Amino acid sequence: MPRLTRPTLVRALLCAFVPTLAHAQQMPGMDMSQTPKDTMPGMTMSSGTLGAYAMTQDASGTAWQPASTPMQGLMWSSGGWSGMGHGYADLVYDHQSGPRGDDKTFSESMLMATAQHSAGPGTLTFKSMLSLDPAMGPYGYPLLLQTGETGNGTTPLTDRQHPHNLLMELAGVYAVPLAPASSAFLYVGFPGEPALGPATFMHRFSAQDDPAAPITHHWLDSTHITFGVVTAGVTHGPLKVEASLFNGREPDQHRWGFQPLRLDSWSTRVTLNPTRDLSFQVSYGHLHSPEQLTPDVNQRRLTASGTYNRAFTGGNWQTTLAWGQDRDSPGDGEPGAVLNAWLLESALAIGPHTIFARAETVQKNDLVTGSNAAAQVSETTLGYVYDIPVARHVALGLGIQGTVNYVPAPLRAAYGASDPTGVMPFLRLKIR
Ligand SMILES: [Cu+2]
Repeated sequence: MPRLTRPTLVRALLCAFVPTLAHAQQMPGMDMSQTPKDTMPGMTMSSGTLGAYAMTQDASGTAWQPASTPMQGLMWSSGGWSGMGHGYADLVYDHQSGPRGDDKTFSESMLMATAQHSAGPGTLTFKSMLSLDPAMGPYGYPLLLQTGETGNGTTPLTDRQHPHNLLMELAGVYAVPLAPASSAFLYVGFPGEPALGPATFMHRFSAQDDPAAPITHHWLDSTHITFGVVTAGVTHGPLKVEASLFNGREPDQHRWGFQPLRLDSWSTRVTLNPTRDLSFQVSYGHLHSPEQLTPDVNQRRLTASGTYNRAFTGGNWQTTLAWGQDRDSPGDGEPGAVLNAWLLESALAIGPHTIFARAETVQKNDLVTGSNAAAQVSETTLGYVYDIPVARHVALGLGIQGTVNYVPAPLRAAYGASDPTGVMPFLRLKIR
């Protein structure tokens, strides 16, 4: 074993993560079969989408997660291209209690594919993400205390989660190395995800097993499907700094196709992954006219989040804490509402078992029509899923989650005297 001097170590790391360097500069005595712990057997070694770091660090859009997050999905490579595919489809029975509650059986799904190739001095990556969520109907599924977007273009969705779009992401990223541990990148998506907020909930290990969206979605990560995104940024070791121009308008009720391209909003995000187990981000965005039903209202969003991941033999544990603040600018000169949201979520996977939990508290002023007073509403969720292998890369999950919602006195008339609850038993097919 050669003594690992610093330059040798840097080169060894580069060999592990940058395919071209691995071929060109294979080091004497370096055992290339010793793939890093977070790569899968049989995969080709590949780099991160935005630079030379472990590809497990990539989450949705240009967001990062801790590098120790387990790789999920199938790796492939062919003719100089490499990539991965990942996806799931849920069948969920949803019961939400009380006068505002409802029942529904629905399916939600996501299919994601990436393809990466070296191009000139850098790396070109194509990313696509599709969902059949629009098939659940324009009004989405019942979810107490959820707000945001519309199902018919005239009334806001309240106590329901909007379906996601068929086209969630069609994006290209070009990244060039500036120095061994530095890179510059350009991300273009139509649709895509701007540099705002933590990784989107369905891509966070700490959130992805829960079939319900967080009620803080429109404070943290609701910009993940926007029709027009250009993000430029740099990475330097554990640090990433980026800025986006994007379409501030949330998708409308026509979820099957493309929506008009605009670049009327901006955001910026700083991300730090100080160790393999940690990822922090702070981001700020100016959203032009995000809601189609209140087009005069602009919004400023500030978010901060931290994720801790701990991989161990046979399992993984991830926890995310996030804060988001939405500041409305009504455009009539009046001061707008300043509304805060907190989220804490955790998932522990041991073998076929996954236990997940979520707690959220958020100030909402649009749960009751005719009142603009902000109400502090909260929810806690506990869930479990058992995964059975049904094919080489497919698992069938049997799961259930339960939620208790907390509403303050002024909302009791609408939501009933006792704390309304939700329960969702579900079946899930997942590519892994
Ligand atoms: Cu969403």
